[in-house]
Amino acid sequence: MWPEEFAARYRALGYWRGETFNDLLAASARRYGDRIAVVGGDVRVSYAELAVRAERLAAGLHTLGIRHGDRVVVQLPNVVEFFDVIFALFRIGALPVFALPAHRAAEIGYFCGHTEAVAFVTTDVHEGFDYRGLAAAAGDATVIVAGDPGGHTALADLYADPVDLPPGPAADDLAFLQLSGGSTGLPKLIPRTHDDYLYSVRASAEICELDTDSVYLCALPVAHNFPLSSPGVLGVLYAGGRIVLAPRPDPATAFELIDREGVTITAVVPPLALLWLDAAARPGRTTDLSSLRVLQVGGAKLADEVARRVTPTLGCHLQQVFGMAEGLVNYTRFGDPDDIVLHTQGRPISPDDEIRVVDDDDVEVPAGEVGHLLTRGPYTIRGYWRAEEHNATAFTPDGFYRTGDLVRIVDGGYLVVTGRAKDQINRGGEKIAAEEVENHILAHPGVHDVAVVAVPDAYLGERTYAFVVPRPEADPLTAPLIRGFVRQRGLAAYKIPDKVEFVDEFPVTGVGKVSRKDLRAALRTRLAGPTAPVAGPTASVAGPTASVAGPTAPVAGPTAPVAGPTASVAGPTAPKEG
Ligand code: OOB
Repeated sequence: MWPEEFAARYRALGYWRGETFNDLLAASARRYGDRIAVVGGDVRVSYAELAVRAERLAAGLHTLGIRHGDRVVVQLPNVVEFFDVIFALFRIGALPVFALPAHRAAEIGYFCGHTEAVAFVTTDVHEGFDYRGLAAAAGDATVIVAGDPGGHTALADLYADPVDLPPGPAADDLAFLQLSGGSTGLPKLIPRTHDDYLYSVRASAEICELDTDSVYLCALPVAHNFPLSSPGVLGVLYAGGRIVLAPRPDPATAFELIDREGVTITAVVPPLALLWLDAAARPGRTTDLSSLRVLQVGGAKLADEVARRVTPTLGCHLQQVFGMAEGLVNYTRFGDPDDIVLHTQGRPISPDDEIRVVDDDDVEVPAGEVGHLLTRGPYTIRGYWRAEEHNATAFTPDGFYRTGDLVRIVDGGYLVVTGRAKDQINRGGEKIAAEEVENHILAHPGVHDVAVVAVPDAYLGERTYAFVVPRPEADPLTAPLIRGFVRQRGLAAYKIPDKVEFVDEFPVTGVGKVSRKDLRAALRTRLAGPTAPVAGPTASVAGPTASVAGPTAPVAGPTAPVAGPTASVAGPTAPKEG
């Protein structure tokens, strides 16, 4: 929690207004009444109806014994009930713990156990996976199922006549626990208050110019911080617009919804942006995307080569979003010149977001140089939930969060993300930014996507390994061809990948980012055993269109479906990584 002098300052400056998410829903229900708030499949829920549904569900959850301060793990796909559940929990003052549909028994067990959750809310079957099978992992938590309960408590049965509930939470109470994108081990839990989160939501809605005419397509998993609050679905509910929930984010599903609902703004991660751009450019597309005004891309670095395709291909603004569930969110602004929009990851929401760029000894680097990003501010946490030991190193003594990101600051205070500290490859002392090499490889017309990672090497310490997803329609690529191509582009010899391998798709995180952690782990496993393939019989579930394992098979990891030019991004995936 923030020291009192900071809290007082954030209140005095009007960032923290003493409002809760209950106040937000009540105000929006008053203001926007019969307007449609959420569309999910055939279900259309108005603002007034949403408030009633949440109130009725709060009554039922309270009768079930859920109380102020209790934790409830919520794992729902993009369905209307997600909103009923979270607003009902907010009404009681119980804390949703935001799991993603990609999470499986290991993660759900950890979330339920670590938070001592009293309930676990999930769905019946989604994208071919039966979530009721996770009930055992929830331990003592009451299992509540949206859809066919299969012997558990049916969510539908919990909507009850409103009762006199005890007063709701205070604005400086915790509202929920969000998950960190931690790159090692299990995700850390991020405690966010009503005051701090609502500030980021309001300010984001303003930056993104949301209003009652905004139609937001939620294509990413709704519980992730990006589609939830940047400005995401909560920003839309604040501004009186309409949320359209996509059951999965593939271009066919998304484009159909954009066309049908007149979507004006949506958010994607870079691998999804690639799939959408390719699909949008394909001759013979029948869907009309002309309503789309803004494509937000964030969650991982958007390559310059891809950024410049957005406006010509989709005819809308590109907005880069660099955020983190711990707090700090940066946006490029709509009036910004191309150079900023295409080549930076935006600037912070708040004038009181404090940014420090430091070297390995926490000393500030000269202006414009790359260093570690540290941040502190009115919506950035001061510590993870029940993680004292980790907090001692994840935050500086004066409360700055160590993001783990490498950035440089350019004119106007815009941030350019150059990678994660651990994505840097140290090849015999020569430092290589994975991103730089990736950009060169991406420039090859036969390349769909690329990820460059370090592999341990007895001689050099580390070597570079490039995984390349070829375009299916392009002429076959070879490793010498790629190496020759980047050499020709004038890349220093030590930066030319030591090894190039072709794969159909990458392992992805719960929200759909390319998981370098899993790529590295798969490589380590293979290198440990002389014959172990990167993909093989122990490879995890492949996406519905993924090809059979073979020389270009998906890189196995504890993950799955992995997006490739022909594969769907949706499906069971792994714990997310930053
Ligand atoms: C978002 O949140 P998380 O918590 O899943 O991941 C945060 C990490 C950042 O520390 C950074 O490493 C990476 O994801 N990241 C980006 C990026 N946006 C996030 N790296 C480069 N460029 C970007 N544009 O991912 C998130 C939360 C709110 C809004 C948007 C993204």
